[in-house]
Amino acid sequence: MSIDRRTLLASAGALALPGIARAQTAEFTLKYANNLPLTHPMNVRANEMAAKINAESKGRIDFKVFPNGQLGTDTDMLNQVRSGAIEFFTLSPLILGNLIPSAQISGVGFAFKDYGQVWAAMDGDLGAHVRKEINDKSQMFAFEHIWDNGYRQMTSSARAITKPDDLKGMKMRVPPSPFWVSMFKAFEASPATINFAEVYTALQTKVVDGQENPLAIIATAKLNEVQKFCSITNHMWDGFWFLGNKKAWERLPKDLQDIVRRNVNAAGLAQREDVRKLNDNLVGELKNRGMVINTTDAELFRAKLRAAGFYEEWHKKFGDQAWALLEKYTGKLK
Ligand code: X2X
Repeated sequence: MSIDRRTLLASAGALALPGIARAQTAEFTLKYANNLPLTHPMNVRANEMAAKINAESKGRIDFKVFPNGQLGTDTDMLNQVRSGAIEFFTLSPLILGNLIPSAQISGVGFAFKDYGQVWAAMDGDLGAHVRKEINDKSQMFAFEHIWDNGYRQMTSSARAITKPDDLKGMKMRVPPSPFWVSMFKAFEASPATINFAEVYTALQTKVVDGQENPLAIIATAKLNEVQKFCSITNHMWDGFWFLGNKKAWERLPKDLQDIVRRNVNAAGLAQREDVRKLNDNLVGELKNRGMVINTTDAELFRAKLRAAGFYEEWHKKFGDQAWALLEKYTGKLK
């Protein structure tokens, strides 16, 4: 997978130089941060989007992108967008779960069988339910179209994960979220919550044996350098809500709000296609980088979660109404 010149230029464009001239005239400097590498479609599309917003606002907005955890860990940046220190942040619904537990419902293990179900749910009633929860219970709001992370796969340095028993006692890094901890406890692994910014080092120094992420993250964050085995489990679909600080948003005049909203949602839809293509085409590349990749039988892992009462536990926590909203798109899960 080559990082072409256009990607780097697009990444450099909106980040630095032209800003100087624009900063002198911009009425609004809007800071957007994320935790992903510069080469991930998240940042390629975000930089294109920033350039469009700045141009369409005729210099009234200076939209700045801070990728790759430049502004801190996920939990740091969540606090920054809540306080208004930054205006925008993209975050997995499950890490948001520390603040808004109901937001984690889209991460239910093996819920969405394919992207048809994912987008129907997240652009439909389930997404609307979670966006209302975010809006009603925090200083933030979420734009209409969630951005994609992808279906998550498991990697390890110790051994290939071919069946649930291979996870027994394995020290697995999970993002800082009660839901992820619960799922990997149900797999009888030993989950450790670590912010993404610290994952590469934690794997390299064997603080943990394994982790789980979509292939696009494994490749762009070069986790193949510190993990030998990759198991295609598709155990969870994950995305990124594009969060905004409400007070900062209310300060923006309506015409500028429209420019930002239209471009954020359009970039999100384009990013979904990029991420899907990347995730679908990286197995060969990761093998070339020396990873040993195996497929798995999802039913074995789903049965393990059932036997552990995982679905029962979270149905109770999310409540009947929300659970029914999920099953409206996925069919019965228990
Ligand atoms: O932390 C992770 O593993 C990542 C990058 O996938 C998320 O942001 C949830």
